[in-house]
Amino acid sequence: MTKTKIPKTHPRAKSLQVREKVNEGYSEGIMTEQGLIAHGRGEAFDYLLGEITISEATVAIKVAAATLLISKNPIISVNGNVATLTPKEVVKLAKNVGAKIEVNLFHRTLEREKAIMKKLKSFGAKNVLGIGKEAAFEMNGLESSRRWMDPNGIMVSDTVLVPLEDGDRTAELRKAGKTVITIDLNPLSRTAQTASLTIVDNIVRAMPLLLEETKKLKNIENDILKDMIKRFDNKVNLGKSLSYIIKRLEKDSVIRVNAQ
Ligand code: PTJ
Repeated sequence: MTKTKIPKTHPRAKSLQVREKVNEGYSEGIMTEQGLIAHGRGEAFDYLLGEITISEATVAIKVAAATLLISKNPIISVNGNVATLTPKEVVKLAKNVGAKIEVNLFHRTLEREKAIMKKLKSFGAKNVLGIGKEAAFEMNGLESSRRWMDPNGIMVSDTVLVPLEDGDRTAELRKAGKTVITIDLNPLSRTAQTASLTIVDNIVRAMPLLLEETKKLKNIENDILKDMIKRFDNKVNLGKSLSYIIKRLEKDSVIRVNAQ
């Protein structure tokens, strides 16, 4: 693996450091080639957002924290990109909200599942579900490998955090009566559009913020948290996130046209 030292003064240092992490995840057999492509798509949307956590995402993160805290059986679904970019935060968040962790892959191999489990355990995860034959139950309506679920995990959960994934599962999880929270830089993606709660942000920024927010809200009464959730409208928030990108581009194009 070629490791490049990124100069701190580089204007795009953060993004390049994340790419180094991606490179590492790929070399460890955690992330796939397809994951690299997915990361590139994410980067493009992040560029349009200005590589910041916009206020709509901050609101969604607060409501996501409240949702995880009031859930009876929350779970975090982990794929190759998630395990590469935020393994530490996944483990800490799970501990904070009493969530289980399940590996669920689109490009499923036992080697990758084990590599992801090893990574999560290196950050302190005690139990990682969904490995090999443990994921013995099939989800109705899904044909991809994501249909395999652990009977002790996603199958019996009430809330599933599904960060950064392709679009065939979220709608089916919702049909099965689950609350689905996603983190997706693309507000137009099927996952973003069909989730109960969408955080339009980069997972590397959103996960630490979500973790902090669960710490802040941990001792707040359930009724207050429930009220917060009731007042949140995901469709409106998603629309605002898209508007943010459009306005930003419009502003930029006006500046450029006027400068001619
Ligand atoms: O590890 P596997 O086998 O389960 O496969 C995982 C990937 C991500 C390869 C698979 O789920 C996939 O192909 O996903 P898609 O269809 O490319 O969708 C990924 C979504 O995540 C896209 O909407 C991207 O814009 C978004 N995305 C990419 N990187 C980030 C991101 N969202 C938040 N933070 C990111 N860093």
